[in-house]
Amino acid sequence: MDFEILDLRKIGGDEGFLVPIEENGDIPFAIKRVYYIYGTPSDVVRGRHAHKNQHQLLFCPIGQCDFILDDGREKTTLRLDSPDRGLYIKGVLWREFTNFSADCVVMVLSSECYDENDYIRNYDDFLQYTAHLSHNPQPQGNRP
Ligand code: T46
Repeated sequence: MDFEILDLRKIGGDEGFLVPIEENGDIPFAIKRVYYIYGTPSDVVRGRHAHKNQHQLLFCPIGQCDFILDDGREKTTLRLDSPDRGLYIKGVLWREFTNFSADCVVMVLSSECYDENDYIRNYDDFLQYTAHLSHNPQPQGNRP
């Protein structure tokens, strides 16, 4: 599946830690947008969509939640629970996230600005889109 877990560079020790994230150095894409999600009740399921052309780094600087990733063939669940470990999503993956701790903050760094046209919000459309992609792979230059 087209994602990686990235161990982020952590500087510090007894006096606390600092995690710097620089584009094209600490993470393999240029950052166009930063947003964060907080105050989500534990049992809410967010996401329920895929992106067509976007690289993202997601992590919880505070708290935890579960991320469910789906490439149309298989699903995997990952717990985001560390300020120095990020989920790097580079492929077209359906994602849902849930089981939020009360203090959870999900931080997202994205390769693209917000564009509703980049979303696939219907699961059947997602399955059709990924089936089409597997028969017609995108040229390398099309992806960020
Ligand atoms: C993902 C998780 C972690 C904006 O106006 N600007 C933005 O940059 C974003 C991300 C959203 N919005 C608006 C669009 C919707 O009306 O905020 C509303 C909720 O957005 P969305 O459905 O994207 O929210 P989440 O929390 O379900 O998902 C987001 C990301 O889109 C998604 O890729 O992985 O955060």
